[in-house]
Amino acid sequence: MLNYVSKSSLSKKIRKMQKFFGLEITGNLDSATMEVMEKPRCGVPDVAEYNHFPGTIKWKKNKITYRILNYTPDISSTKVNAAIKKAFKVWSDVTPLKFRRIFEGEADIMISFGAQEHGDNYPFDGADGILAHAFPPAAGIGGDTHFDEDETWTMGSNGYNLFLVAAHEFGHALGLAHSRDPGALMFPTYTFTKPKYFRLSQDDVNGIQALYGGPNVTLHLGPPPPRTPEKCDADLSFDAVASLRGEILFFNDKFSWRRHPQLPEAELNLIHAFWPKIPTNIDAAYENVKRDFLVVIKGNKYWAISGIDVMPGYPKYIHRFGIPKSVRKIDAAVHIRSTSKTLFFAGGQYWSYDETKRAMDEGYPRPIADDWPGIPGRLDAAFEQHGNIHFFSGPIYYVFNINEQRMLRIGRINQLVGC
Ligand code: TQI
Ligand code: ZN
Ligand code: ZN
Repeated sequence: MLNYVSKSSLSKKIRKMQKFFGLEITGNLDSATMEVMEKPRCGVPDVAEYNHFPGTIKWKKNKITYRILNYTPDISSTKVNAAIKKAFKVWSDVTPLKFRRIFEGEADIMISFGAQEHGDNYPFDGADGILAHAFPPAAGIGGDTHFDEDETWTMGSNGYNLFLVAAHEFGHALGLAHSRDPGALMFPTYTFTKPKYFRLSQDDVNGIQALYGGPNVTLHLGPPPPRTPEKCDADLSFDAVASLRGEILFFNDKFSWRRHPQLPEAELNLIHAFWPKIPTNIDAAYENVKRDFLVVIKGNKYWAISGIDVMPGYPKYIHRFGIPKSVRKIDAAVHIRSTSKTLFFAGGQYWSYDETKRAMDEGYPRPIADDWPGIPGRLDAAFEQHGNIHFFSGPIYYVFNINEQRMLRIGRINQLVGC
């Protein structure tokens, strides 16, 4: 899990990058590693994040049968049937594939629950670890999908959600391998999403359509599948930015990028993969350095996070900072280390909160334009590093030196996440 204090975090990231680029995994910045780091990647068309099993393994037909051989005692059989049906629908909605349930004989996809060794020489491992597995398309055991009975299967957020895991496994049973896109169903990390709000990502759709094509008839044109933000998108903007234990966090929708200052590229994650209890689409965030927690603000509420946990008693209302109740939303917040002040920006005004006295400073709000010349009135985000405040507005950032009270430079935010 998350460990921001880890001394070896840089070395771990270097290792990760070396693995990713197929270099020798040393954890040190050797010359080969420096070389890939210096390679320009911006402007190069993005390679797909999804993967197929090697050599286009797919069903050579569009009508696929499935059979449910047994059930878990964790949830009713009616609910299991419904979860399985819904998980197939995820894929049939975006392909010409049709899934039909049969009740006897051999189906293409035989579905069962089993624990430990369950007849295929790929034993399960007790609670957690491996949750389920599916064999790639082929005759016989191909397509078959097994769920580890030692997991607690649910229809909700406790244990493992059967629908979500089944939808992921059926991706494998149809020929998809894992994706590198953290927004994808085929990304190899379980993150709970309410099944009601579940959507395949554009990357999943591209992956499955590369194998089977699109649906024969599009019945209703709903909203397009959600796309994961790309670091080189010229229109990239951030909802909020904060420093956190030497790293910088950039929030965008349901994602956050984490960047270590010494690494060329930021790492993209789902916010809920780290912090399941905070909202997405946040408005502002800042690091309280002395008390070592992160504050995220959305609407008129804020959450304090220590490590991976939301601290007890949160969310609280932002008017506790002394911000008037008429302010329903903050544009940006920045904590200034040297003065222990947090600045809150909303509309064209800003407030200064003293984190030591835990009170709003006198004389606020003040117009942004009076004290921060050159900064746009409509801010998205801000953070402080080495005495400079980085302000964000749309795809542009502005670096303002606090002591000299002047603008140092302006840049495109893509650079900050390593485009
Ligand atoms: N089971 C693995 C999986 O389905 C089995 C596996 C590991 C695998 N590597 C593979 C299958 C490569 C095909 C290709 O991913 S699991 C998740 C997720 C698992 C994991 O139990 O680890 C889900 C099962 F994505 F959340 F990590 C379901 Cl949803
Ligand atoms: Zn099995
Ligand atoms: Zn998988």
